[in-house]
Amino acid sequence: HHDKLALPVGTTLDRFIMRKQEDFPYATGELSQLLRDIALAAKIVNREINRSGLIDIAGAYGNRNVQGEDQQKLDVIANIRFIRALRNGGEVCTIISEEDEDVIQTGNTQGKYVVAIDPLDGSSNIDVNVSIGTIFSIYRRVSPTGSEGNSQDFLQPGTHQVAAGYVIYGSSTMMVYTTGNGVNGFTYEPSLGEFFLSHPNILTPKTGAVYSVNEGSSESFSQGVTEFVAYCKDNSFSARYIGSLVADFHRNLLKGGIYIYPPTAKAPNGKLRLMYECNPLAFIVEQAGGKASNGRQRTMEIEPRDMHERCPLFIGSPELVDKAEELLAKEH
Ligand code: AHM
Ligand code: MG
Repeated sequence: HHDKLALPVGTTLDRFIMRKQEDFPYATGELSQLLRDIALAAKIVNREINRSGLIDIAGAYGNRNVQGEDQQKLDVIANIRFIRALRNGGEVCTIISEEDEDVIQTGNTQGKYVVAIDPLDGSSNIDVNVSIGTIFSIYRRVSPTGSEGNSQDFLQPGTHQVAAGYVIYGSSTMMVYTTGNGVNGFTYEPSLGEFFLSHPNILTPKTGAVYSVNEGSSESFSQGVTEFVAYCKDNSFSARYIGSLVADFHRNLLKGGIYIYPPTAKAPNGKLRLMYECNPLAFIVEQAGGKASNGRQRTMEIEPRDMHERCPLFIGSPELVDKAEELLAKEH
């Protein structure tokens, strides 16, 4: 029932989150607060990213950042910012991050939620001014409230996600998220410091003519993946690969297409992480009418065994993901 939830373009993210909450009479507002905490951290990280080109220049006249910390790499800074926001917000008991091997205890043992996050994905692109992103996934904890969370809280299939989203720091900064009621996109207005609803109820095209895969590894693609890439070429698809997952995903979500990170010789299980790269994007794409698969199985139904495990990813327009799965099923 997206109609009931429809709000006009230009609604601020804060208002949007509040109004959505009113549609769920028993909601306590904790998830809403958590989403606002993530948006706040995103604004701070956005500011750091925009300034990043100036860091060396600022460093040359001895500038230090406000906390007096030595200047660190942006992915480390983003990790600190998001963890701090989630800790201060109080709704999250435990976090896993691509930047940390172990689970992170926020100290909020009463918090009902756990968050898996890639604070700044595509960090190799930072130095060359290419779009980068934050990806997050929110689960209800399974460990008892009042205790510390643990890795079991994260070993839940993607179907259990209560919300997921990403922030793209691009030509404009956007936050796109779902709570399981469709997907909405908000564009950041830096002079006002607000995200505004710009892409209500995003639906991805049923098919598309873009394929996004790192073909530099094509020598080690499986037969099915090789055949799928050939299928794309036979049909004169456009090849588009930024090498920044959020940016490649965002483009294909809006325009139609498929993003693939297959098993390769270098990365036999693919490169991307199930908990904070594949599952959140899978939740979003499905809510937008698309599909996500590891080539054989729906991404969100994979039973995770390790918090940081990797899995192959085929994600995007439903007809293209179906086609890829069909060709992979014929492999022997
Ligand atoms: P990272 O988490 O180390 O930044 O790596 C993830 C990135 C994705 O953003 C991108 O889609 C992928 O790695 C590109 O990998 P490759 O260079 O192997 O194609
Ligand atoms: Mg990453």
